[in-house]
Amino acid sequence: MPQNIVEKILSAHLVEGELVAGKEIAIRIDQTLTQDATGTMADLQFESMGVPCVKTDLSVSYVDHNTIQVGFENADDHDYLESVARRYGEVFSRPGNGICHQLHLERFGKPGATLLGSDSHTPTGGGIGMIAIGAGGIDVAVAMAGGPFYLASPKVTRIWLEGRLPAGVSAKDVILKVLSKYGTKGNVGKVFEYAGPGVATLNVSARATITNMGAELGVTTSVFPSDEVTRAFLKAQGREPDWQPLAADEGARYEEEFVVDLSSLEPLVACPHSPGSVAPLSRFIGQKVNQVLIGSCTNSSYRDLKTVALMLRGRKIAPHVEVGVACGSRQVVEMLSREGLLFDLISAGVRLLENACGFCIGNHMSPGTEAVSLRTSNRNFEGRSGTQSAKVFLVSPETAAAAALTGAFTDPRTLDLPSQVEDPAAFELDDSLFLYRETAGVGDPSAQIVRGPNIGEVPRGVPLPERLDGVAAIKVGDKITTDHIMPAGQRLKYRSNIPQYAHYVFEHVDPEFYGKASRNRDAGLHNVIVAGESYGQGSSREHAAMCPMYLGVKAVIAKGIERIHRANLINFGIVPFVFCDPADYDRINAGDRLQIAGLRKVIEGDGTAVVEDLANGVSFKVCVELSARQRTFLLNGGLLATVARR
Ligand code: MIC
Ligand code: SF4
Repeated sequence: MPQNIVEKILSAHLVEGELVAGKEIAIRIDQTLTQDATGTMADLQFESMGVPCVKTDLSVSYVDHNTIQVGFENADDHDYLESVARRYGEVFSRPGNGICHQLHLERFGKPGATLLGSDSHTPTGGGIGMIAIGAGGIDVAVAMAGGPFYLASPKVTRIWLEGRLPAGVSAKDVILKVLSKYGTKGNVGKVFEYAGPGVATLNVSARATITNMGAELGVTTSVFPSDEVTRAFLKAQGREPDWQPLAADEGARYEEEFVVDLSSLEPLVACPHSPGSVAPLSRFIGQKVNQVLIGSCTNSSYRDLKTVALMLRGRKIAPHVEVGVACGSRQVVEMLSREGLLFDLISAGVRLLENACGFCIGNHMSPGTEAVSLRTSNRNFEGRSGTQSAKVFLVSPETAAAAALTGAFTDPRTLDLPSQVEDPAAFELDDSLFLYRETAGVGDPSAQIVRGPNIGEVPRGVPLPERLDGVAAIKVGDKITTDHIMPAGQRLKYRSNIPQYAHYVFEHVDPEFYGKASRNRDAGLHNVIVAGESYGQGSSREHAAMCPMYLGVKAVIAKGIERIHRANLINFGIVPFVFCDPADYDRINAGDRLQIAGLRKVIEGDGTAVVEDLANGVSFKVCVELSARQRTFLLNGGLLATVARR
């Protein structure tokens, strides 16, 4: 049978199940990555599994999110992560090295391998032909301990690329085009596989921009073939032996196909407040821009930032616009600096930002009230920038640089554009900020784990109650993101301290949530979250399940729940119900008393339950589809509680 790329990699890693779309399979994980904002909990969970050292081919612990270090918390986290890496055989990427996805692509990713990361943009690795998947920290901890990763065998969509991008149009516009077709919901369980003659015209950083932002579609991952372009990139990274060719067989089958003619693309923007609200840039030309930020794991490669520097060379940024640039890695900073390109940026008036996540997660550079901010990052959810009223647009580096020069939405094709930036034959190689490479996979049993006061504990779930007797503690609408559920930015430093972080659950949606939920919990009532379509979009942060669990949330009832968040809910013992009839959503009000008799029996059985709404005397059906493994987790109170029992 001819196979597509996804089938090739999955079948080579299959340890359980069959590749039948929708059915649960388990795959072997070759590499893992964690980052500091999710990594402390992942490492705490890994520690609790009692395994002497990591059992993957490679596990890298990156520090890139929490680098602001206001107060002791971030530094405590870094010290803890470093000591765990040393003890258990992870490679540790020190702060200052760069953003996990850019670094992993540069230094470790391998075509044909599997990568599991505790960050939703892990699919960046698909740019060099990996099956790279984002997951909750505990799933990554299990993989580090040698366990397989469970997922629904995906449906594969082929994105057929034709032609060649015109000057001034780049990879960001390609993925925005795909987002304009598929949107940010309804793509659960799919993988997007890129193919066609246009692939060869895109370099690795362009491919990685596209697979990175596949996360915004809600797909499981995205993947490109591995070809001569991939080989040249790995060679320039001093890693040619890691290369292997990878392409779909002639006649391979796909569930659906979308054709993108690269030659006919124009610059696009994602409008506030969703990466799926895509519109042509032409609609906004001339409108004033207050801020331009270039960087994030989507667009911070050597190619992207050199293009920006060349566009700004010899010019000045517009007087009223604030412009910041954050490189994706130290390699990119070094390359730009050796080529004098940092001079071009600085001389134009750009603020050089740390090569870390920084602005992308609302850690700093929040715009002013109602400001218009153009960013090359991947998410523009309301309030994520740190300013609730700001209007954030997602754009390509070229469109961002054009706005930096004019202070307004400007079509980069109307400016003098540099010629296409090619990757160098050899990148600057300096791995000195990667520690413990020599003990990778072995560790150092004598290393002491450093636990400062910010290092808390992972909350343990309790077995599922016989019946649900609860309150609809909150009712939210469609497309509620994990940034709504568990804000980052200023609150990010509490990632390792669940009792404290739990204070901010739904902080900007309902500031009373914490008070109400904890009062219900203390009165012996369960909390229930009622939601619309696509609940839990965005990040992989398991805190969006862990903190609600801590507040006594036992169930979510939604019209639809996104993949990573659904898995996180189950891992933390919260039942992810969906309405059998979505119209029933309208019959519940926040504050209603809700009951499900025989909740455990429902989970042991077919997953269909009747919810009694005591406030208005109505009842309605909800359901949850579960594998045997997921049923066990829910009944025991989550994955960790299950491991503890064993
Ligand atoms: C994000 O971009 O939202 C993050 C911050 O990288 C998250 C991870 C986290 O919340 O720590 C993600 O994408 O998974
Ligand atoms: Fe970091 Fe932003 Fe990428 Fe998340 S999306 S990993 S916060 S750069």
